[in-house]
Amino acid sequence: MQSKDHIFAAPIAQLGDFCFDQNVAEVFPDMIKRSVPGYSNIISAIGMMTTRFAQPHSQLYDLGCSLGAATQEMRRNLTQTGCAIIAVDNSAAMLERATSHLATFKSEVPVTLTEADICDIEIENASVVVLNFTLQFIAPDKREALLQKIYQGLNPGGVLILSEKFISADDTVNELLIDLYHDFKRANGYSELEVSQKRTALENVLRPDTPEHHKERLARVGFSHVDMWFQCFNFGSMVAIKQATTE
Ligand code: GEK
Repeated sequence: MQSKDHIFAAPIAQLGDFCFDQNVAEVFPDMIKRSVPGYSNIISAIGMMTTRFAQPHSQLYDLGCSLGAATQEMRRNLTQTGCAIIAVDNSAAMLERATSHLATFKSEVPVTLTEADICDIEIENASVVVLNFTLQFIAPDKREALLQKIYQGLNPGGVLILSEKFISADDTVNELLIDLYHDFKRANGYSELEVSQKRTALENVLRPDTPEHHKERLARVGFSHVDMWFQCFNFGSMVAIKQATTE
């Protein structure tokens, strides 16, 4: 049975910054499904892209893995031999639950769960790298170095799947997308208070970029093929492919 997210349901006198603690880890599957439009579609597509892009004897990375939903989908869809998945998160509470969650599935694919800051890990011999709603939580001045490291650790022909909350460069569209997103949250059972308290708690923690900014930065670090493959309101997902040696 999944616990329901009531974290912001009652008024909180001193609303601190949002963090991925025990309380959040406990309700996370419910929270992410009700808060991120298209989340399940994106997870499924990560599996489909794994089938296409995984290279034999390479590594697949799930950076900011939370409870390991993308890891599990990659594992299920891997058809290449000799691959290993490295799932990383800096929240001990998330990793503890990810470990028990992943243990409930049978699989031959080795998965290493690592508690670390994704800015500090090494990335090597990678064919698939997933940043599924994680880059938005990294300090803006560290994002380019992280993407550069990912690009360098990817093998030619490898892919980065980058899902994010976005802001629109057009103020009117930006307001519209945010309003539609809040309608989506209300339709999923969140109250006005929950919507507004969560928004305040995330203000200093989740700093979105425009799709244009993402695309320019991905091109700057070296990716030759970059585009959005999914968008719903102000949430979406991009692919960035490292040029194959034969191109
Ligand atoms: C999913 N990808 O279900 N280093 C490592 N982990 C980090 C860092 C960091 N510097 N900063 C934040 N995190 C998942 C969902 S959630 C998105 C990702 C959300 C971790 C943080 O602990 C949390 O588990 C995750 O990134 C973001 O497909 O809650 O909106």
